[in-house]
Amino acid sequence: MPCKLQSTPKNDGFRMPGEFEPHKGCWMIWPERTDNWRLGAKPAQKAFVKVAETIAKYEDVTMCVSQNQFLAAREALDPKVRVIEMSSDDSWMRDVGPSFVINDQGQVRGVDWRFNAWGGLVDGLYFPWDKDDQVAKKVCELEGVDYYSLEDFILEGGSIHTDGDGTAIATEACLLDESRNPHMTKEEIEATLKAYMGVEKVLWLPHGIYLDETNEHVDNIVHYCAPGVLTLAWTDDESDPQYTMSKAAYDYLSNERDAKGRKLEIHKLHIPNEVRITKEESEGVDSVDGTLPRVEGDRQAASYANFYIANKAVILPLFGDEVHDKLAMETLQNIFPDRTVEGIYAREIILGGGNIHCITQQQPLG
Ligand code: KQY
Repeated sequence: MPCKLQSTPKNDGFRMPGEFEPHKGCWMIWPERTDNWRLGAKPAQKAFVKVAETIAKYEDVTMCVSQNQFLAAREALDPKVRVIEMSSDDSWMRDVGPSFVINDQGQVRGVDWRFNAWGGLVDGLYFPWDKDDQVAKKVCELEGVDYYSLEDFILEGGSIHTDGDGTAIATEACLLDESRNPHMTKEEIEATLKAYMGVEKVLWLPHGIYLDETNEHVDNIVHYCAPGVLTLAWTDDESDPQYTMSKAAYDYLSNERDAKGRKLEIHKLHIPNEVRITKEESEGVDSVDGTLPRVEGDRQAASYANFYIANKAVILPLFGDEVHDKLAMETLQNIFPDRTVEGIYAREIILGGGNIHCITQQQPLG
């Protein structure tokens, strides 16, 4: 039976692997809340089906679905995708699922961080979030893996990245925000990441993507492709507020070394042309007190860095911007010559506030 562990991954010889290391499979959650997804979440569900079925070409996929939507999701998804009943408050498996860690003997364990809907009562995106906060435990129980449970540390999986080789990356904007762990200093937060991700060094970017409602998650601005190799969301437009944010990240990373003393190879991924919510899109979302409203004209935090690395594939969000979509596809194909880059039109996902990386969580191969 899976049990809750009292030690830390680092003490036990476990580390969080890089996303590019072999996977057992991928976990997702079916979208259905009508105050975040337009038109009863039907367009988003179609996009999630496309993501799940594309990933399922390369590794096992499990879709967690509420009791209400179980039959509809089962019907909509290819039989290759496993569908199981699980409660949640929304559909961001990256943030509510466990972060998995492995050891040299190939044992897999989970890390169950606390979740407060990206900011709790300070600037959280909806209320309540108690079902989301139980998802990581449930996934570990289902998979039969032991897990570490942090009772008093708020963290979302999308706010950390690792190279699996001693280095983690996070943004100060998110992890040091008063809405996460205001009772802790930066040093204490860094020590917690080191202990639970099994790393020796944390790289701190000042910012993520402009207007990112997660307080600027790191997974929307950079992505580790291999130890020492990163993509970085970029813009050449100096008048765009994103320019200063990406330039600060570029300058910082160019002057840093990772835990193993490597200089970092940085590949720029130019962001797409602005994605703004249309009147029709805004009108399709239920307005509910306590949930972040979807307002016509609001700019979305669209970025190609929010891709998912599957076994033998990279699943890349596309935005219908011919030039930048093509450039991102080519850049990633060059970085990953041995993987198929699968582009998926992801407007319906970014309208909900995140993208393909945010709705997926890989489980490493034990
Ligand atoms: O980007 C993510 N990791 C999640 C975004 C959540 C948005 C909720 N509306």
